[in-house]
Amino acid sequence: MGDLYYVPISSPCRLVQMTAAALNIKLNLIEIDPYRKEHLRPSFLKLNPHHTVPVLVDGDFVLYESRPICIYLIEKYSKDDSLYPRDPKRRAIVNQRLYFDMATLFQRFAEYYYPQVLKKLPADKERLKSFEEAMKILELFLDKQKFVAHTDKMTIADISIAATINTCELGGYNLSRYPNIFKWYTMMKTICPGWSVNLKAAGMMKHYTT
Ligand code: GSH
Repeated sequence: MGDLYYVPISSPCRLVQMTAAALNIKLNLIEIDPYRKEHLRPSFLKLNPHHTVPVLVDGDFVLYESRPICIYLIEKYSKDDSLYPRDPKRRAIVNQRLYFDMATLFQRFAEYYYPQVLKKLPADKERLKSFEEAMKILELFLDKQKFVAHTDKMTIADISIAATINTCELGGYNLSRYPNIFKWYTMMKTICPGWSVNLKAAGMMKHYTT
């Protein structure tokens, strides 16, 4: 069903792993060690010139970017359309949430958090403010809604955003000031297949942050 090049603590990788669990498929996991710069080796750059994980290799088909990987897996293996609805309007809202996660929520958290962890720089207040604006939008998406794309079942958008929120939680960000997010995220921990990958990441986080 394909090889997945991954880093266990990476939330885009965990998103793909959870999607595979939701589809009940087994990917062959190939771990990349960023500290040994394995993602910059010529053999990896051949697969992904952007040198990011995750990368899926399915026979002679190679795909990087976590959300397109998930959509590919869903379109190939899903027995129904609950994770990625076929109805154009429902799908459009799921896509909107996925783009929001990739370009805004995850991006802004990464811009705020990674310089502190990786370069030991002080927290930047402006970047925190920008990330918190994104959190307020997510809080609005979840107002009186069970799932982020206003569906009655969990979609790929829930899995994607939950992986990002998990990274925020691992980074020590306090979620309790966002009651809708907190309630939804607490539910996701219990219903999302493959959630244990996040627990494994939590165990490894220390290695990367100290
Ligand atoms: N938008 C990409 C996706 O969702 O796949 C982001 C992937 C990404 O940034 N992965 C990080 C990475 O591989 C790990 S979380 N960084 C190494 C690098 O950029 O060289």
